[in-house]
Amino acid sequence: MRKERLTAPPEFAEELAETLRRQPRQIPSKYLYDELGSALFEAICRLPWYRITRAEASMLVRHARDILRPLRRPVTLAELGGGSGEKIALLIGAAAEPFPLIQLIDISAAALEMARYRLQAIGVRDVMTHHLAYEQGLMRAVEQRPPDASLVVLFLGSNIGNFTPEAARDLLTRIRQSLRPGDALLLGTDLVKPERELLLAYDDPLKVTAAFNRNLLRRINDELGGNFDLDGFSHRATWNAAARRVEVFLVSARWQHVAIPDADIEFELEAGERIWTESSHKYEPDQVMAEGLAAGFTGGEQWVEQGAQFALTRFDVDD
Ligand code: AVI
Repeated sequence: MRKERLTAPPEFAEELAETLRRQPRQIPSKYLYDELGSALFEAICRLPWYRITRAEASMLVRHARDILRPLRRPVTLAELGGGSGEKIALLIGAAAEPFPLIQLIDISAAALEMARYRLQAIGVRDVMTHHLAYEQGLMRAVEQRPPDASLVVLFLGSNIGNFTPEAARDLLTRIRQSLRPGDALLLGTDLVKPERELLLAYDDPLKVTAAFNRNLLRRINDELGGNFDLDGFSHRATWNAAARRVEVFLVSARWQHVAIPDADIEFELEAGERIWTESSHKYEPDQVMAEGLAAGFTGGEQWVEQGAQFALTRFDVDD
């Protein structure tokens, strides 16, 4: 029986053709999150070696009231890329106050529906979803904000770590430009920690992260007709101390010929050649603060979880 081709996002083929021609060859990390990849990422968040999700969740509960204390009431929230809404639900539950509007921005329609359901189950009535990328979604959220309420943008999970430093700065600046005096940004960032801990988080003994990474090749095969042999690649994570980032690769076990017909690309891989699939930047607490100020925020407050080394920072926009 002929296997049916899954539909690829419109720009996937073109972007892949460009990034796979670079040296080293690359695949943009945003493509890690198809349906299977998102499920594997949910599993990663439950691994004992990947502490970001649990650390952030416990901080949101513990500090909810302090985080929201200086804001003018009522407060509305808009979360960028919040997935199934677990974290915003924790914050809302712990804050124990009414929020007239919650806006959710995500590129996954399934995640948005799950998040809406989760929030409605804890009694949140006004949930608006925007099935859009971060920046377009943020613009829509700003258009929809009630005029007499303050707005807190949530950008959690250290998602900012997957941006290059330039792109991260750019996004923080755009968020700042979309806010008004009295608004705030709540940013979650993973911090620099011992290399051993970082490598266990990104190359776990259960090999879930390896499966998450290799799933990129499965996706290219299924959506673009690629011929990647999944067994011909190993997962590797390394710590680049100078750039303060974990770098994630798929390493070719042998010489191989790769063809991806729908992206119109064919190439050879040498034994040991790497395809770079992800970077996860780690920050120092002061550096996070400095980035916010450089983006135009006027100040803020920071909470650090010492065990997992994770920071939550609220950046303010003063009058
Ligand atoms: C989504 N993002 C913040 C994760 C991270 O830690 O960089 C993605 C991830 N990649 C491997 N494990 C987790």
